[in-house]
Amino acid sequence: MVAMQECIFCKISSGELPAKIVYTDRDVIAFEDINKEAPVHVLVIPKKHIPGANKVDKGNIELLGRLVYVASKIAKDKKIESSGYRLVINSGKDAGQDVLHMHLHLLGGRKFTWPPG
Ligand code: DGP
Repeated sequence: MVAMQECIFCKISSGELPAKIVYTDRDVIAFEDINKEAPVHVLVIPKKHIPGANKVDKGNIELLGRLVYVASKIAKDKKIESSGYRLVINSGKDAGQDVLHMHLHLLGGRKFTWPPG
């Protein structure tokens, strides 16, 4: 498991690593993804280090709901609320999760296919 001291998203959250921050509050931070897959590609993360979806417990439920709430507010700010957007959480290697700190991808500004590749 990646130690918190080595987690790049913990470092972004603490300000140790730079990122284009689009939103922050006490518990949640959102920043532009470094490898944009769409005109809008923002990562919304809990500041608390939760490695991924399978490490969510009852104590995290409200926090994770807030990720979706914050993503919907950013979608509004980015003016993709009515055109539509996709929220993605990759979990584990088959899904291609690279960063072991829970994150919600907010993707929009283009049309997506379904099913995803
Ligand atoms: P995932 O595959 O779901 O673990 O997505 C991780 C995303 O994180 C990927 O789209 C690229 C992004 N990413 C990785 N390292 C950095 C970084 O240092 N800064 C920023 N802004 N994004 C990063």
